Amino acid sequence: MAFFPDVPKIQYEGPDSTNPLAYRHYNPDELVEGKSMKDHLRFAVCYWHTFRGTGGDPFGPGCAVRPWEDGSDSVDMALKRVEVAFEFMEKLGVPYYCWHDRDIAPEGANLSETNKILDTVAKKLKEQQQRTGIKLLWGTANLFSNKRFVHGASTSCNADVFAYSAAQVKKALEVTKELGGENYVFWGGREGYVTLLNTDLKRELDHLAKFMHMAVEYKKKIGFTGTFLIEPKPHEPTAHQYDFDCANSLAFLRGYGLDKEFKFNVETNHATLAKHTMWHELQYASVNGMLGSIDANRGDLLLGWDTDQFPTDLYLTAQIMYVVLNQGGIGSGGMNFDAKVRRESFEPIDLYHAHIGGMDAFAHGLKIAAAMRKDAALSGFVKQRYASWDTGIGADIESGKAKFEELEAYMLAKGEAAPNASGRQELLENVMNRYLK
Ligand code: XLS
Ligand code: NI
Ligand code: NI
Repeated sequence: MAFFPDVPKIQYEGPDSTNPLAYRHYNPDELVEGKSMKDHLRFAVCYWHTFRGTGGDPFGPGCAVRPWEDGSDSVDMALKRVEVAFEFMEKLGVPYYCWHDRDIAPEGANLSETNKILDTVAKKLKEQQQRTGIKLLWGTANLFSNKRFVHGASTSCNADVFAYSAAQVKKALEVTKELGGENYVFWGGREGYVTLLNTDLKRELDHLAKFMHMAVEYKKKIGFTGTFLIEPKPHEPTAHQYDFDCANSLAFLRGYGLDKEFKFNVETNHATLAKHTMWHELQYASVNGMLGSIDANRGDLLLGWDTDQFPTDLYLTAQIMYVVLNQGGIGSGGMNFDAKVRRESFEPIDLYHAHIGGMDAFAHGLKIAAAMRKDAALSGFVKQRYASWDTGIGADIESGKAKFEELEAYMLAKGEAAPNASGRQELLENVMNRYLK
């Protein structure tokens, strides 16, 4: 059955096309730096926004028109939705998708029923994966929607909730493995707190670390070879999310001896909520060998919450792909559109426009980043800016040869530091703009 009868398979038509249902830049087999666009970008559709989003906001219920939905959260509906999802993704030509356990399958009356339902839906997902060749980029567990998680999951004050969360992640990991998932994501959900009046912060952090150690142990036990990813976010739903940003999360992982077992899934809107640019977050993760995957979206500069909009800004996508190319690729990760259409964009076709736009913005950004790298347009300047470290006193400091005494002697003899050069920010902004075409 066709759920999107008016939508053909989306094809690449080139930059001059005005067809809204065609790619102007995403040409999957086109080579950039010797690798196909498909392999550079590894696009994924997210199940939660795209197939479970209704467009609701705090002021009104969803008004999305989804003709295939029957208004229920039944198992039958979950199974039908799998067909919708795979038709959508096939027409789009994306290689991957991502889910939370509760996006794909509803809860039953108790945990064992819930697990059975998940297995039933997973079986159908597997069939569709085999039919289409679409793969699972990552799975995750929803440990934040049900009211049992009101005080958090592994950081709950209620030990039973920790146990429930462990059981749920165990199962989600097994299903992710069964479906060939290439990564497994931990986004904090309600792991954080709202007030210290009622919170034992040290105990909660210890519990969070204990939970992660258990997950790592179980991963090894079942032979799941995918990458574990932590997705930092500074606020929302709690005022103080424990995985605030990449730097904070890395400190947590190192402090508890977990840093070798995880990488980061960095989301644009989470970076901006932390008052960072996405470029900063990516660069920080990348130089520490921790950039594992990307939740490709954007926020609204005028709004202070996670609006999860589709990325369309070439300045942003070029910067993202610049970091990714500079580190030699995104590895087992990908570009997951953790993004939703606006409430006002309530027709099914809007889902296509949104993904086509996001994919094109990234493909375009990839080409821009590759062109900048080819000319060493920025990196050449940066290299030259730090030239004083390549020889002489700079090299002696970096190698550890020069200590405070030698540096004092050097400066006493010299009397004054060498003059500084301009940072040339405006020039470099102009250079970058030259490539944005
Ligand atoms: C929420 C997060 C979430 C994760 C998956 O803000 O972005 O959607 O990506 O749990
Ligand atoms: Ni988010
Ligand atoms: Ni996300």
